[in-house]
Amino acid sequence: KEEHRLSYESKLKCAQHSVSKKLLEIALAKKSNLIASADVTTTQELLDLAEKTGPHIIALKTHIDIISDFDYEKTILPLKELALKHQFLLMEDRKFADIGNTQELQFTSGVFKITDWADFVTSQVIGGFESLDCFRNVGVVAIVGMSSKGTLTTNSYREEALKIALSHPNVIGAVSQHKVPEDILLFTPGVNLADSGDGKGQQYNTPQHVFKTLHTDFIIVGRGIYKAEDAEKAALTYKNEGWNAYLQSLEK
Ligand code: BMP
Repeated sequence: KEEHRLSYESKLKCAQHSVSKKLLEIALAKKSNLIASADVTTTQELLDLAEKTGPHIIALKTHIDIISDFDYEKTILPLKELALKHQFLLMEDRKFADIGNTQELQFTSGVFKITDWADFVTSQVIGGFESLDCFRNVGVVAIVGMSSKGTLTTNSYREEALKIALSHPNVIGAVSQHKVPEDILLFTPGVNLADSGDGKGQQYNTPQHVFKTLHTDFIIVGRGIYKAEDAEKAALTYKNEGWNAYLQSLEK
């Protein structure tokens, strides 16, 4: 028999980490489980996307190192203002993958100073349990499984990665294309309503599919939104699709 999934309300009741709580509260307030992935390369495009999608998303996912005109004052300060105005969190998809000391430097130093503005970050767990200790002031989403064709995140890798994710107090969730235990939030990228792939190894599923079969909590959508003619309309479409798919997955 298919197991029931937990609702956001029940996950909120047992949430331990302040970032998990915030994400679930925003999800319930906005009736959204959508994270927009801002894979754009200029500050203007990043801020435009944040302004347009802001009301419909729970978080904006950045790859801050692809912004060619990055400038802390001109990029991050207005981005933080938009996050406050539209009530969404900032998720830096840095995918740290080194020893703890190096990750700590990458997290706190350089031009991006991720520690100063990101609410949560992604990290590989390939460096082991202690490599995640440095992300004290943010939430960590552990990369457990990837969406791309031929990924090395096999069953046995995912199992070991999950052990670290479930036991580390800084970890709030996992990125994966497979089910995870209900006490960790599941973030699923590789979501697109129009395409099944991008010709570069990315593999897409629909919101319906990921909520029904993976019991995902949050969908991450990049090109489906920022490449759309009307990014705001596309965000609203994914928001509604995601929310309806979540409601249906509660009934099963
Ligand atoms: P798109 O929807 O345009 O394919 O973008 C997906 C986003 O999610 C990208 O920013 C990518 O880095 C990220 N991502 C992914 O696609 N698969 C993963 O397994 C993990 C990711 O972070």
